[in-house]
Amino acid sequence: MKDTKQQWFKDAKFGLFIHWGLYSLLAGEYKGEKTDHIAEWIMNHLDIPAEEYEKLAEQFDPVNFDADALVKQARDWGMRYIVFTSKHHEGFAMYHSQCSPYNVADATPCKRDILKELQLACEKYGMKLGLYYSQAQDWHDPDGYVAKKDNSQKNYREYLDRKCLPQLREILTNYGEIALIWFDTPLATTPEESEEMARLVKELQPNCIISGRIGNGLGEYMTTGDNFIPRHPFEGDWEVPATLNDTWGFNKDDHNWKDAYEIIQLLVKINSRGGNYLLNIGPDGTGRVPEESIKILSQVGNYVKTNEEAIFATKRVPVNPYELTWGELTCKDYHLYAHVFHKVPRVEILNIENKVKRAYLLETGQELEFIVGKTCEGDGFINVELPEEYKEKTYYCIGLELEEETPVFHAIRE
Ligand code: H79
Repeated sequence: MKDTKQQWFKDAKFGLFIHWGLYSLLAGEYKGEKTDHIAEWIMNHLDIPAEEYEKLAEQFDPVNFDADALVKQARDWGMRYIVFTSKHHEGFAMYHSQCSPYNVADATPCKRDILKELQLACEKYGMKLGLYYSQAQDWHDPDGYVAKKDNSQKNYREYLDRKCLPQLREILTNYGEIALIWFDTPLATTPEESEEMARLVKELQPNCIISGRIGNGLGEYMTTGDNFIPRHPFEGDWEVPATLNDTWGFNKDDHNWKDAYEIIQLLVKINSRGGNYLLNIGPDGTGRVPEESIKILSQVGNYVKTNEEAIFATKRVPVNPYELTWGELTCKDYHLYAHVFHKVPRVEILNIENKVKRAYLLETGQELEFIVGKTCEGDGFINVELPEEYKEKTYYCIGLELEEETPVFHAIRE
C-alpha cells in the first residue's frame, strides 16, 4: 500500500495540473498540419526536427500569463495543490536553467522565469507547488529517450548526467519548497537509475513526494492511467490525472469540454474512493487560460467551496454493496456526507448500520429530519427528509453526524 506520509496530500483531494510549454504556441497545428493527438505531443507526432522546433522559443512572450492571478483562482476553485510542467517531453525548461540554455529565461524574448513567478504566487496564497518533470523522454537532447522509437543508439547515461539529474537538482534547490515531483513515462529507465533520481529528490527535499510514474515501483503514491478512475475504493494514497477536454497542452481545435456537473461528479467519486483529482488546464502561447476552462472550474469551485467540509480531508468510504441512484458518499471522522446530484423526494441510504445524531444541509446549516430504521428484511437504512424546495434541487450536500467513527455497510443479504 502506497503511503506518502504527507498529511497535506491525503487531505488535498483536488489539485490543478498546468501543461504549458512551447507546444502551447502551436496549439495543435504546425505549418498547416493538425495533430489529432494530445497537443503537447505535436513535435513527436508530426516529426518536427529539433532544430526547427526549438525556434519556437523566439516567439514565446506570454503577455497574458499572470501567476498571481492564476494561483489565486486555483484557490477559489477549491484546489489545494498545483503541478506545473517544469519540463515536458519536448525538453524545454520552463524555468531559468543553468545546465541547458533551452529554457524560458535564456531562449525567449521575454526572459521570464515562469517557475519563479509560480513559486512566489504559491507562497503568497499558501498553495502547495509540485513539479512535473519528464525524466526519461527528452526530444531535444540527442540522448533523451523518445517513446516508440529505437533508442538503442542513445547514451542515456550521458543525458542523465548532462541534463536530467542537474535539472532535478536545480528545480529542487532554487524554488523553495517543492511539495511533489511528478515524473512521467520512465520507458527503459532501469531500477538503479530510478533509484538514483529518488535519492537525489529525497537528499534535497526529504518531504517532497515522488509520484507513481518514476517507474520501477519507486513512487510514493499510485498515479492512475490518464483520465482513469478505479472502480472500487482503493487503499493508500493515489491520484487521477485528468483533462477537461481531450488534450493536456493547449489545442485551439479541441472543444470537447466536459461540463462542470460531470467534473463535480468525477471529483466526488474519486474522493469517495479515497483519491485526489488532479485536473488540468493548458494555457495558450500567450499564457491565457482558455475561457471554457475558467468557466467550468469556476462552477466546480462554487460546489467545492460551498461543500468544502465534505471534500477536503475526507477519507475513503468503505465498500458499499449498493450503487446509489442519487449521487455519491464521502466521509471523515464521525461524519458521512451525501452528495446529491439527481432530483429525489428524500435521500435514502440502504444497508447501513450506523446510528445518526444529526442531519444537516451543508450550504445553509439547516437541520433535517431523518429516520434510521430496518427494512422488513432486516436491513438497516437511513432516510433523510428534504425541505420542499430541495425536492426540486440537485448538486447539494447533506451531512450526517454519526455515533461511529466511520460508516458501516453490510453485505447484500443472500
Ligand atoms: O503530460 C501528459 C501527457 O503528455 C503524458 N502524460 C500526461 C500527464 C503522456 N505521455 N505519454 N502519454 C501520455 C501516453 C502516450 C500516448 C501515445 Fe501517442 C500514444 C504516444 C504515442 C502513441 C498519442 C499518439 C500521442 C502520440 C501519438
